[in-house]
Amino acid sequence: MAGSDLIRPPGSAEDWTVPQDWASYTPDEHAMWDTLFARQAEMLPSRVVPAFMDGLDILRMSRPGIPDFDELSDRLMKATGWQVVAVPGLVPDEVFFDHLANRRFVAGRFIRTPEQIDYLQEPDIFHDVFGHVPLLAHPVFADYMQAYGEGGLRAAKLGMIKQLARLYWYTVEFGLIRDGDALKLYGAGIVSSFGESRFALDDPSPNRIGFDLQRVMRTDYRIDDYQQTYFVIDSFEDLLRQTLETDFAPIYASLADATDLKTDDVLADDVVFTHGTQAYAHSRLES
Ligand code: HBI
Ligand code: FE
Repeated sequence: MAGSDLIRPPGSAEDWTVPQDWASYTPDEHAMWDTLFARQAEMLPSRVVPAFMDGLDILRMSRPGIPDFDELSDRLMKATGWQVVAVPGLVPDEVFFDHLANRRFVAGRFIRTPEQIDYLQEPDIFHDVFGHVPLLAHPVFADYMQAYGEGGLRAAKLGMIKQLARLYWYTVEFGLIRDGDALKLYGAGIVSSFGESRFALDDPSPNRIGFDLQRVMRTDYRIDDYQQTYFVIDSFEDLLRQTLETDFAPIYASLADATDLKTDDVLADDVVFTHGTQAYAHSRLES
């Protein structure tokens, strides 16, 4: 989690934003975007929630090259009142929450190098923009992101950021959603990853468990590899409703005493779509 150890870089504003400086991207950087985009655009249509493909369309994101945030913000503003602003990298939690609460999505301006094509630690512009921004054109998901930011500001005052961050992780970053009898992808960490876009839906290794707010906020997550458990929401409407109607304070109170759940736990009262073999996770431990 982004703690208070971050130092605001020279040249960034009070709210940590920087100019995107779109004109300074090199042809190689634009080409890297196009390579990543082509790979995901080929794989995703049958796998991702339809609202994601709609978002790519609304935002005209299939045009070649790294998107210009001003143009993206113009289109997004018309659709849902959101904007995209550039930041140098990770920003402190409360800065992050404050931007979301004001319908501003913060995005890194740098793009990964060819050596980092399949794995990098910090979110780059492909993860942030391709992964996150299309769903911000969906009115209900857009409201959820704002509600999350507002919840974050409250959680910070209560010392419960760790628990609330798990909600973000298991929804916005790594969420799955029901589509009739099928499951679809919507989490940005999945849809921006070539490997995880397949793994999260098709591999027998991970658990796929029905979303439960309190359950999710008790559950640890991995930042170093594919997830061992994915949580499945019924719809964005349901996710937003639960987030708005639930009083988080009693949940936080009960979580303060509860033990954390491990990344691969399956509980007796979980709604289980897949009880994973964890074969992938185990193979990674041995190697
Ligand atoms: N900063 N740039 C950036 N991107 C994030 O996703 C981000 C962050 N700072 C904090 C943060 N996320 C977390 O606190 C949230 O995921 C809870
Ligand atoms: Fe992200």
